[in-house]
Amino acid sequence: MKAIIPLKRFAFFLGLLALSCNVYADNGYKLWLGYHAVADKKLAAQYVQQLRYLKFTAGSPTLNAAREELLVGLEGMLSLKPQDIEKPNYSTLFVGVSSSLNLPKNTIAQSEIQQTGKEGYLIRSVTINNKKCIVITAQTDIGILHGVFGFLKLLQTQQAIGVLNILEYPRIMYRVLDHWDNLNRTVERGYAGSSIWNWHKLPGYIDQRYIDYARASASVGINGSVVNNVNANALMLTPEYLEKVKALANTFRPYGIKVYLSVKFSSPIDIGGLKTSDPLDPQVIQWWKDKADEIYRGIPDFGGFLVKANSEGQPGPQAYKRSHADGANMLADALAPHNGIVMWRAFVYDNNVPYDRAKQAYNEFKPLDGQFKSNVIVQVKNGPIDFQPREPFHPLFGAMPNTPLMIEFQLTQEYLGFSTNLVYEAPLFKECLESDTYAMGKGSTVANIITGKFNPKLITGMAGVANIGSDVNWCGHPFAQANWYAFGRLAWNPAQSSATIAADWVKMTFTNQPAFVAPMQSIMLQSRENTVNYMTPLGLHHIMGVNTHYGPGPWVDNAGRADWNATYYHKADSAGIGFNRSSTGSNAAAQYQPPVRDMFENLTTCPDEYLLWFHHVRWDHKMRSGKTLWDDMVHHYYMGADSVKQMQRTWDKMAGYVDKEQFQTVKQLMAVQYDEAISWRNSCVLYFQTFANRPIPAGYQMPAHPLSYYRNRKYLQAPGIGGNQ
Ligand code: BDP
Repeated sequence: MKAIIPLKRFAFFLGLLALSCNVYADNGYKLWLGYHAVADKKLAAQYVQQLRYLKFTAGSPTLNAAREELLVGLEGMLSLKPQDIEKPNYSTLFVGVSSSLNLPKNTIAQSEIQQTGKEGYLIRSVTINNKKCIVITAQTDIGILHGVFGFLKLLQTQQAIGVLNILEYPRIMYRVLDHWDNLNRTVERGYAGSSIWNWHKLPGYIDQRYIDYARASASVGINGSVVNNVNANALMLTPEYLEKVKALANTFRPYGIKVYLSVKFSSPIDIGGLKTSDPLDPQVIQWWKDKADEIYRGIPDFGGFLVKANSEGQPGPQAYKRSHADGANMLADALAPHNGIVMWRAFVYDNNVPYDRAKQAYNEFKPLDGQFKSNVIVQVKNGPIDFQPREPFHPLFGAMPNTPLMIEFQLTQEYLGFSTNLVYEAPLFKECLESDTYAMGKGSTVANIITGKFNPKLITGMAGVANIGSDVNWCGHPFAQANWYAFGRLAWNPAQSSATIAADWVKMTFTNQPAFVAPMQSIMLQSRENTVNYMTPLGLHHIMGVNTHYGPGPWVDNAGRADWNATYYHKADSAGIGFNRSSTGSNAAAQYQPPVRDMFENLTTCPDEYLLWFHHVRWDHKMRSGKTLWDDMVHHYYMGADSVKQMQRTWDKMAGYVDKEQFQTVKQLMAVQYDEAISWRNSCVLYFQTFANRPIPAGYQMPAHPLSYYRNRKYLQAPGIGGNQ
């Protein structure tokens, strides 16, 4: 007995210790807004010296939110207590809209302030009454909020703030998250728990998450949120749900985030009691007009509609022999008096159309160029198929010079390993944005097109399919938060580099210690290529599991529609593999401008990355590497899986730099990712081998199981299907 008591006490002590550790544990909820204390004491002291007293001209809900954020940030990073810092007579940090700041004349020229536009800001070192000061100013309240976040980022990433001259403004107007969230809280292609919107408890209950969602989104410049699935439920437009949407809009408003709704084209029939949803029918036109008026009565700054029409079974104008422009324009007319917009998706393809799916959106939409109302923006996925790990840029970019085109990226990693794979997507986004379409001559990059460089009259936008859910850490994988972050940063300014954004995110989320930042930045930058290698190297695409889209499924040949089969896309046979989209095949390459078309068309100039996207290539084709296609493909699959091992080794050395809980979360997820990478590698290599009829080259470890083992595995309950809406 005697011996047991001290042991018990020891256990009690340990328990207490564990508890106290847990209190401070980082579970990822705070995202990149944790405002960790500046560890470098010298730097912290300098910051305090430079910032000492604050004068914040607040008042409106937005300015109050900005002030609150600044105070929370300064307290977290520098232990400056709000009551100690706000001493207006001694101020060295001035924050407020230019018209109310009352700075001495000519401190900042009016012309400079004008450059900030409606949402941008200036952060400037100035001298006021012989004192060195910092001014954060803008023309609007929301500009101030962005400025505060911009300023906090300087401290979070430990920049010198002695001499500041920062002008920031967005290059894109509509920077929108698309939530594929259903009313029953399932999330189509969501891998981070259920929907964050609790429709049942709305409008009465405002979850703190809604506010933190708005804060985080605003911090990276996002200004819109489509709160429901593109496969829309018409109920969303009923008065009951509009009340709930209004509550969300009220919550987001201080953060400059407008609410949008996905609408079902057949709503006039589904909930309006009409017999048709023909966009030229006067009753239908009136129904939408009345509906828009009703929405704006409750939500005066409502953003507008997102529409998926005549796509994957969704209703649309074509049922009435009307065009996409007819459908979009009818909705646009209803929204125009209220300054709302229509985001009309170009993700259309039809199993009954006898030609290559990759060509269909272009063929459908290009002839409609110039026919859309000015408040319609056509939303085009980054590539012509469907958010694959790698696709060439969509040929519609540059092909519709008189139509606003909004690029759509997918943050939720439907085809990139869900939330178990660490894949930093900024390099994918940038690859597309920097692609030169040559549409208006050299330099007609996708980024230049979508920012309206060649036609400044057009409205501009970027959408990201959100990867946000009810998981404590929001995105399922701690590193998946970086995709939300990077999307916002790139929508604000597509010229920013993936590397800078990654480094900023790592510092803000975890720590500024260089021994952590550098290896994490390089892991992130490499991660997307790793995943391409173990899933779809050399231009392969759409070879994932059927329906769930989980795991490998290169053998899928019995899906509901031909163009959902993997075999439709890889076309492996005993001669070779790949989809011939050159002039001897589907000729999809011809949808690109001649310099791009010629590069893809020619086997010798087609980049390895897109080889099997555009060509059916013989197994013994000599690749740039000197290897045969078969050997090179095997090499990519093995290299991809090995790179996950490398990533695990690097992460294992990071235990000392991050919170224990975060460390363990990432460590476990990386182990899952490794298993999944091996599964992809083995499945694909063994399956394609049945066509190539060649051995796995010497030196590579043989797959642990026969092909039948991989083929027979079923993942019927994989997340993200959505289900009953
Ligand atoms: C596909 C998804 C499907 C979406 C569709 C879309 O598998 O769930 O509804 O995209 O973008 O990738 O509409």
